[in-house]
Amino acid sequence: MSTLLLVVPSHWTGVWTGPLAEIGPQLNVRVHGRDEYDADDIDYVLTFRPPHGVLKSLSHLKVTFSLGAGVDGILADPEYPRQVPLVRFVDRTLSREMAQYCVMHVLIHYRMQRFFDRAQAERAWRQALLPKRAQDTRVGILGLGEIGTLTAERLRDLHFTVAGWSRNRRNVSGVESFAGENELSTFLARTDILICLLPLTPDTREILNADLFAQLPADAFVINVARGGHLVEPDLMAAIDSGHLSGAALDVFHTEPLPEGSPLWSHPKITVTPHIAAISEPRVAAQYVADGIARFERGEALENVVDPARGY
Ligand code: NDP
Ligand code: OXD
Repeated sequence: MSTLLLVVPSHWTGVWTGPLAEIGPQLNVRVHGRDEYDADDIDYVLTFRPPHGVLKSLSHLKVTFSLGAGVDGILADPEYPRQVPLVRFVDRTLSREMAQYCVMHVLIHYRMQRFFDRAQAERAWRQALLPKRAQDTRVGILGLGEIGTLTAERLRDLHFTVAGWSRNRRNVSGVESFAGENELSTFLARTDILICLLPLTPDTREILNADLFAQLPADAFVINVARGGHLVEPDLMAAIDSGHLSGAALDVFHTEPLPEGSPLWSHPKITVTPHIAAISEPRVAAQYVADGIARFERGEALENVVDPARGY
C-alpha cells in the first residue's frame, strides 16, 4: 500500500483528511505534525507551503502534489528535492472562479460601482455616465496560462479589448498576445485595467512596482490575484496617492493574513479580499491526487508537472 503525507497547517487538517480517506483503502494517509511516520515510508506528499526541510527528509518520495495551482510556496523551500516530480492542481472550476473574481472587479471598476455606493450612502441620485464603452476599455492580463486565458476569454466576451502578456506568444481568439520582456512596455502602455495572473518566480517577483506602474496610462486600475510577492505594496499606494493610478483590488498580500495594521485595509481606493478568489475544493483535489497516483503507478506520464528551473 502507498503512503501519502499531508503537510498543511494544523487548522487545515480536518478539511483534507476526510476527502483523502474517501479515495479508498489503498492509500495510507499520514498527517505531518499529527501522526508518527517513518520518513522512508512516504511515497507521496500533498502540500501547499511546507515547512522548509520536511520534504527533503523523505528519502523515497516519488511525487509531490500541490494542493494549489501556484507552487511558489513549495519551491520556496531551498532544500526541496528538485528531482522529485511536482504536480500542480489544475482544475476548470478553480480557473472559472478565478476568472469570475477578475471579471467582477473589472466590472465594479468599469461600471463605477464604488461611486454609486457612495451616492447611495448619501441618498444622492447621481446619474453619472460611464467614461468609456467596454470596447474602448483595454484590459491587460499578465500571464496567459490556464487562468489568464479563461479570464481573457470571459472579458473578451463582455466586449472589452483584451491583451495578454506571457513568455511565449499565445494564440487566443480575439485577444492580442504580447510576449517576453521586449514587449512588456508596449503591453503596459495600452492597458487601462491590469490583472496579474502570473506564477511567482524569481523572474516575476515584485514585477508590480513603481517602474511598471509608471508605464501604465493615467487612471489605470490594478487587480492582483496571483501572489503578494508580485506586488511592492508601498509602490502601489504611492502610485494611487499621486493620482496616477485610480485604484486596485487585491486578493493576495506580501504577508498573509494581512496584518491588522496594514494601511491597505483602510485605503479608500483599494479593495482587499483575504486570498479567496478561488479555493481548491478538497474533494476534487483529493480525486485529482488519486488519479495522479494511479497514473504514476501504471507507469504513465504525470500531467501538470512543474518545471522547477522555470518555477511554474
Ligand atoms: P499557468 O502556469 O497556467 O500560467 C502562467 C502564465 O504566466 C503563462 O502564460 C506563462 O507564460 C506566464 N509567465 C510565467 N513566467 C513569466 C514571465 N517571466 N514572463 C512572462 N510571462 C510569464 O498558471 P495558472 O494560470 O494556473 O495560475 C496563475 C497563478 O494564479 C498561480 O501561479 C497562482 O499564483 C495564482 N492563483 C491564485 C489564486 C487565488 O486564490 N488568489 C488561486 C489560484 C491560482 P507561457 O504561457 O509563455 O508559459
Ligand atoms: C492557488 C491558491 O495557488 O489558492 O491555488 O492560491
